[in-house]
Amino acid sequence: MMLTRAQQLELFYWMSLTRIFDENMVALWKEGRGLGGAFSQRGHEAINVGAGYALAADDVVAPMHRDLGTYLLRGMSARRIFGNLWGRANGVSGGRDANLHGMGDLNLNIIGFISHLPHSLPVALGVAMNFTYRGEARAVLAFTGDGSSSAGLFHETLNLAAVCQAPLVILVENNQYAYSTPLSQQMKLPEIAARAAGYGIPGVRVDGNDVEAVYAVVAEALARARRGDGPTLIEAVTMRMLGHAIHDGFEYVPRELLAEWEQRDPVRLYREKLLAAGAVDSVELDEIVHRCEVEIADAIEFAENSPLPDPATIEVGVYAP
Ligand SMILES: Cc1ncc(C[n+]2csc(CCOP(=O)(O)OP(=O)(O)O)c2C)c(N)n1
Ligand SMILES: [Mg+2]
Repeated sequence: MMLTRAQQLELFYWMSLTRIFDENMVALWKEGRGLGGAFSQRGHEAINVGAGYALAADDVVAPMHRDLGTYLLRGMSARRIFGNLWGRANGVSGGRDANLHGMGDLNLNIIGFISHLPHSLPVALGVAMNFTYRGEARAVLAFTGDGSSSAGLFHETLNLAAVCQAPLVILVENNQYAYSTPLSQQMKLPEIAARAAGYGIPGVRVDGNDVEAVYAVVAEALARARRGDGPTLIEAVTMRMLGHAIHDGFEYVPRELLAEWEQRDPVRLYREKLLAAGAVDSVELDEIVHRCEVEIADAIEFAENSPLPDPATIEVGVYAP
């Protein structure tokens, strides 16, 4: 699947925007200026952008806490997301959840992320089965983590999705850790994609630091789902480059391991790949990065100057006030 030069520059733009958003978020939280929890997606850019880029406009996605790039490229603006992080009235959740959680917007075909893991998977499956019942050629992409892939609901979802031939793609972001637990201490299999065999569906392993590889694998799985050929399990292998959340100093991660993965930083790798191919020069890429810096600075200023929710609206959206 060959991408055009324009598409490649788009991928670079979304990865850069995600990285710069993330770096600013981390820096602001370290200054004590954040409100809720801050989960860095650093290292996940090739996954959340590559996979998100493969979605068709009317596909539905269920991202999780390291999928900032997917929200952004789905059309959720950096202003709205920073507004959410700072609990503002014009944030995605209207100031209800100062986090990367609770950012659902069905107008953008995004299922809101609920903290409990992996509870968005059966929700995503329900949406996928709905497409089948209606005879619509649409697919659902649901993200989950390596740790989450050992929870019961992951297995129940895969089993039912397989039996129902649901148009569902489950992408496990294997970032080697679930909080402080390394992969080897929470599952015996070295490869998460191998779990697909237990359910009779394809399992694919992909380099999660190669944005074009992730895009190709997810695009193929989504096309398969839309054709009515059923679900796919994808394992995208990467590394969580910071702590579980901002409060976590991740002393339990060997520094040599991080240094190894730093050599394979997905944003830098893509930049180098584009430059090596000769179709683009560094000036053009630097301009894109600069555009992203301006966009994020604007989003931060916008969120900072936005109002907190009106206390009179406290019951809005509450199911049983
Ligand atoms: C049911 C449940 N138990 C515990 C938690 C607390 N928790 C939040 S994230 C997390 C680790 C998840 O690890 P993984 O699935 O590998 O995703 P990652 O954070 O590494 O991207 C835990 C234990 C939770 N959110 N839900
Ligand atoms: Mg993990």
